[in-house]
This record gives sequence, C-alpha cells and structure tokens, in this order.
Amino acid sequence: MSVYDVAVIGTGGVGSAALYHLAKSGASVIGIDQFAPPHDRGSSHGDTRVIRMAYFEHPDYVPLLRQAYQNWHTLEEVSGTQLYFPAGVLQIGPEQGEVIAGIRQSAAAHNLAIESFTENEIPQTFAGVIPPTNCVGILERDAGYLLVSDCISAYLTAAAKHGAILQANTVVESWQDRDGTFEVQTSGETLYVKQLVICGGAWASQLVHDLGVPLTILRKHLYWYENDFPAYTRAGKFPVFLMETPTGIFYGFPQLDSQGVKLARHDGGESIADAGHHSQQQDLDDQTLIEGFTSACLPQLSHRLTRHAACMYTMTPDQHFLVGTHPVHRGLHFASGLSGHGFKFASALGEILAELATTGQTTAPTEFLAPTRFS
Ligand code: PYC
Repeated sequence: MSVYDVAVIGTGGVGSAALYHLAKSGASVIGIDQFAPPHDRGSSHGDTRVIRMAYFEHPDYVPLLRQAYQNWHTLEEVSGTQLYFPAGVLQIGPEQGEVIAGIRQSAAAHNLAIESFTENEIPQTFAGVIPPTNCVGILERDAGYLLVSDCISAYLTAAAKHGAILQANTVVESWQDRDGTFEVQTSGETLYVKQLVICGGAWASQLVHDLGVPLTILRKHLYWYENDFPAYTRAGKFPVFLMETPTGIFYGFPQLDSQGVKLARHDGGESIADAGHHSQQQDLDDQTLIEGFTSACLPQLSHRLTRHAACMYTMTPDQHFLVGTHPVHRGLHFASGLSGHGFKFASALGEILAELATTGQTTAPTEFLAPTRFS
C-alpha cells in the first residue's frame, strides 16, 4: 500500500505540467500513465503544436494564454531547452468567418498586436500562399509552435527533480472516494491519496464517469509532405498557418526537417467509440481533401507523402475545455475535453490543477470552462 498527497492520472501535456507544479509545491505526488510518456497513442504527438494569443475561439482564453506563454518560458529556463519557436502564425479566412472575426474580437478585447493583409497582399508578402477567393489574412508575430514531446519530457524531468514519482505502463483500473481519501486501484497496486488530478485525454470519460458531459472522440490525421520550395521552410521564415476555406479549416507548419511540411485538417474527423481501439490507418478521403487544399493554397508543395500519423481530439459539445473540481468528489480535479486546441494551454492548466489540488481554489479565470455550464 502506498500513500501520497496527490495522484495525477495521465501524464501527457497537462498531466506532466500538473506533476511538475505539484512536486515543486512540496506535495508528495505520483503520476500514473498507461503508456510511457511522451508516446504516440493519444493526443500529444506528431512533433509540433500551434501556440497563438489572439484566440479566435473566445477572448476569455487570452488570460490563460498569457499564463501559458509565461510558464513555457519558465520551463525553457528550467530545462535549458528551447520549446517555443516564435515563427509567427498566419491565419486566413473570410472577413466575417469564425477565424478572422474571432481573432479581431480577441485582439481588440485584449489589445493584442496583429497585422492584417488583403487578399492581394497575401501572395505578395508570403511567397507561395494563394488565399481562397474573398479571404483576408492576419499575422500574429508573437505566436508560433511548441515541440510537444520535448515539452512533456522537460516537465517530467523537472517533476522528478522535485521528487515526483512516475509510474509508466500502469493502468488505473478504478478509483473510489472513501470519505475524502481516494483509493486508486492500478494494474500494480492500491494507492491512497488525498487529492486526485485526472488528465485522461481521450480516456477522460472512462476515468471521470459521472461528470454528465458527453465527450466525443475524433480520429484526426497528420501528414508530412516533401518540400523543395525554399519559402515554405523555417529558414525561409515561413509562418505556421491556419486557413478557413470552403472545404475545411486546414493548418500546418513550416518545413523543419527532411520530413517536409506538416499539414492537417482541424475540422471534420472520424468519430470513434473507444480511444483504446484508435488505429494509425490512413484515410484516403481525408488525404484527398488535404491535397486539394495544398494544390489550391500552397501550390508549390509536392504531393509526396513522407509521413502520416493519427491522433485524437476529445470534443465537448461546445468545443470549450472542461476544467475544474468535481461537483461531488471535491478532492478530484480535472482538465479534459480539450477539443483539439488544448496543448498550448498545458503549462497553465497544469499549474491551475496543482493549485486546485493544494489549496482548493485557483485565481485563474477558468469559470467559463466549468463543467457546470452544461447542467
Ligand atoms: O490550436 O491552433 C490550434 C490548432 C490548430 C489545429 C489544431 N489545433
């Protein structure tokens, strides 16, 4: 029998950050993961993730993004590793579409610097980019990408230095709230903890069963295409991009290495019943859409695929996160339903969960993410 102050279940992006902040606060903490993080079985693999501040999804995310940027910088200092790359993010879409109108709203509400481009100015400024008809562009310079696996490894290493225990390849079979102490049954042993932090990603519904919010798991595809056009590279100062087009919302990254340009579709996705049966199989219809997008908007990119991967989005009904303390089990705190746009927040969400577990409250403005909004 083992006893800890806190157990963190799931040590991907958010869980590894929570483990670090808890260990640093002096709590005795164990992280449990069914795989060996960083791994490619969930939602935090495929090299890169976007980070941006003028958030089209909702202006209320901006204060959390400030905290996230700050915490990623701190992790870079702690680990001595560059994790954030300020390549800039170029977003393109119709003026009244979800993306452009949302960015303008967030930028105005929080006084954020953005640069606007007309349809004609886009190809003149960004070589090899052809916007869809009647679309405009916005560049956010203080935005870019994070190296996902390096972020997770850096948090796990830093957490271990502060005394956290990591139990990889260990399944949590069940947990019970026994009058304020949690009994956690893993594939190896029974643990007793005062607080439980669950960052289960696509396994969240199995781990927090009585939350009453339906989560949908989507299988999403990532593609890397060989590139010989110098402008589409990081060295050529090509930005991260996200484009709202008539056939979907597509995003991608400048070429970083010999794998070429990474691209994916942000909308769409195939609903899957069980995260445990998520496969890496390719989807030719999805790939056809991606190549239709590149033919139209990034016409200098080859269609020679160098790599494919599949990952999962865990979607809430309104595509905003679920963050907070369980309404019945007051020692249980969670972040889930990150709906495909959560990794950039991991450094902030981990700190918020650690605060909730150690003090019972957080000063971060997360009320808009409370699961009770669905009740
Ligand atoms: O968070 O910017 C983002 C993003 C784009 C596609 C998936 N996530």
